[in-house]
Order: sequence, then structure tokens, then C-alpha cells
Amino acid sequence: MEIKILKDILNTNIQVSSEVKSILAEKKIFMIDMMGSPGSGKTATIDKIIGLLKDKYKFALIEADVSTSRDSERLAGHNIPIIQIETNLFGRECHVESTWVKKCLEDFDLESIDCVIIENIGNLVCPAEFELGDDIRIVVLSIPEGEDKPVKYPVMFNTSQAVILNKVDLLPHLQYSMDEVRNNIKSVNPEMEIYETSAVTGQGFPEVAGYISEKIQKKKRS
Ligand SMILES: Nc1nc2c(ncn2[C@@H]2O[C@H](COP(=O)(O)OP(=O)(O)OP(=O)(O)O)[C@@H](O)[C@H]2O)c(=O)[nH]1
Ligand SMILES: [Mg+2]
Repeated sequence: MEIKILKDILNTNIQVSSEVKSILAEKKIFMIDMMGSPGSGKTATIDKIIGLLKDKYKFALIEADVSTSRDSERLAGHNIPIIQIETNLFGRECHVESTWVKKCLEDFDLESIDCVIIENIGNLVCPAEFELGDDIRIVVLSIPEGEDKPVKYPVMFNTSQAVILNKVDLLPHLQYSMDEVRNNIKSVNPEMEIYETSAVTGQGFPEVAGYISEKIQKKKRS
């Protein structure tokens, strides 16, 4: 019985995600699902990306957390449309679902948006199971989490197109092998784009912004 209910939830989610995809295709809006563990640096990464690209493109943000609107408040200075989802208010879900994304799109002025970024809830498991209708999934994996996470949470990594290895400024203080994490990522997803970043120094973010800019342009031309 429980398995059937879960299957129904996932099926409905997939159905609505394809409606989201159609809306975005019609408006030529690019959408990113930004995932990663709690504290890996998703908000810091989004902050950097928007900072580098907001003169070129119009962004909108869907911020999801179990509780609080702290991340929305952190990003409010960019003066872009932000919708905060607090799952604590309706069931404490540990992932974003496509019906919520569809509702958010109904509330945005889609005529004046080039790119929607979803900050998913900090979690390396559940968000990977829920297709949202996005164009790319990006995982933020921070250095202090260890090199083994891609092989321990393979679905997160083999359903994503890019990984941001964040907090490289901490490398001198940790025993960490960049070769090992890269090998682990490639073992579960040989096609993965890999970026090394630090939100403290700004290292690597121009390259990430270039990657995203290219994808936004491609969607506009589609
Ligand atoms: N040293 C260092 N700290 C960082 C870096 N990026 C983020 N941080 C810090 O790490 C902490 C968590 O960053 P957030 O951006 O809030 O992480 P998050 O993934 O959005 O966290 P949740 O939304 O709670 O899941 C904050 O104290 C940041 O200042 C980095 O590149 N280097
Ligand atoms: Mg955050």
C-alpha cells in the first residue's frame, strides 16, 4: 500500500514536471535545479552566479527550505523576484515537487525572466527522485563533506549535469584528494562537468557563469 502511494506521488510529479517543461519551452526560459547537502554552499553559489550574470539576464528564484526564509533574505539585495517555499508549513518534505514549481511559475511574470534557479532543500537523497522540469541539475558538493559522496549518493550525481566542488579555499586545512573526488564523480557519471569554486575568494565562478550563460543563450535560440 505504502509503495503504491509513493508510486502515485512520483507519477503525478513526473506528469506535472512535463507541464512545467512545456511552459518553460514556450517562454524560452532556462531553469536550474540547484541541489546539495545542507551547508554545501548552494545559496552562496547562487549569490555569485546572479552577481556575475544579472546585468545580462533576468533571473527569478525559487528558494526551498524546511523552515525560515533566511536564504531569500540573503539574496534579496539582487532585487529579483523570489518565492520562498517553507515545507515545515505543510508536511516537512525534504525535497521540492513539480506542482510547487508550477505554482511558482504562475506567480512570476514569465515575460520578463530568462532564467529560474531553484535552490532545492539541503539533502543528497530525496531531491534526486523528483523531476522538476528543469533544464539542468547542478550539485554543490563542498570539500569538507569528503571525497566519497558521489559513490555513496550515486542517483544525485548520475542525474545531474554539473557538479560544483565548493570551498576549495579550505583545501590547505584538510586532507583531501581532488583526484579521488574527480574519479568518484566520473565513476558514477562520466559526462559530468566539474567546477572548482570558492565563494570566499570567488575562484571558479566566472567559469560557472560562462557555462550557465551558454545554456541560457542556447535555450533562447531553441
Ligand atoms: N570557506 C568557505 N565557506 C563557504 C563557501 N561557500 C559557502 N561557505 C559558508 O558555508 C556556510 C553554508 O553556506 P550556504 O550558502 O548557506 O549553504 P547552503 O547549501 O545554501 O545551506 P542550506 O540552504 O542550509 O542547505 C556559510 O557559512 C557560508 O558562508 C566557500 O566557498 N568557502
Ligand atoms: Mg541555502
